[in-house]
Amino acid sequence: MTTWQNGGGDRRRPPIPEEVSLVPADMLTAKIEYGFEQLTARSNGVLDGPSHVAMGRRAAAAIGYALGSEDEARMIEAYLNLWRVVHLPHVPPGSRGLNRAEFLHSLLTLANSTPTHRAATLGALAETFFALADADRDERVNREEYWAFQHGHFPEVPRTALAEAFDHLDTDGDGYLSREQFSSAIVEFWTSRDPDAPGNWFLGRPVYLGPSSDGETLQGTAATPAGRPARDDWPGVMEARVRS
Ligand SMILES: [Ca+2]
Repeated sequence: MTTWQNGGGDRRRPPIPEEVSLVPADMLTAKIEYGFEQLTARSNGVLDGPSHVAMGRRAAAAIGYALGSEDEARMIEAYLNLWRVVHLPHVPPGSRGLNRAEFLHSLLTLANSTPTHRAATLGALAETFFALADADRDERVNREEYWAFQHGHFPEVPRTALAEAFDHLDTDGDGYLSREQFSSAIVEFWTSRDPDAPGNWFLGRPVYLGPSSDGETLQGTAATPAGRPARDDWPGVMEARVRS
């Protein structure tokens, strides 16, 4: 039955042309939105000062820093610094925090800025995070340290996904993330449009690649989305796009 609600009688709507397909609007947007979902999984979809304090506490606890310790305080301060430097300038007047759209705007602005600016902001924070993630201070981040650190930000991301992330970020396969590997992973995940950037695997298999059908990993395939099943559970990044 045709009703005014389902519009089934409207024959004027043109069919979707073949050259238009449902693919991620762009891979960077997909990464940022997925990252935001994970960052705010326990703060009702809003990123604000208190949620950064909570992240710092969680990360400190996962690494094993004692409650109320100097290490915990340093971790919380690093998160608050991230909040102040990267996000606070984008918080609308009268608002306490960033919603999904505002967060996306904040990160895309950073991504579109100069490499010098990215290095001075997110790059500098990545350096700070490296020092915090490297709990045993041997100048490298091992698998356990990586999990503990990431668990603070992304408590819902499974350990298996973070193990897969680690394997991709450890580009020389020595079992550790160097300062450079760790820092570039952070900068690449949040700002890179390079489909082959190792940092795309920061949280595990990149969301824009869709689920793996046979358990094998697919690398650097963002430019060849044809035939890949579309993800329908992140509507914010799916939109019709005419292929150029
Ligand atoms: Ca270490």
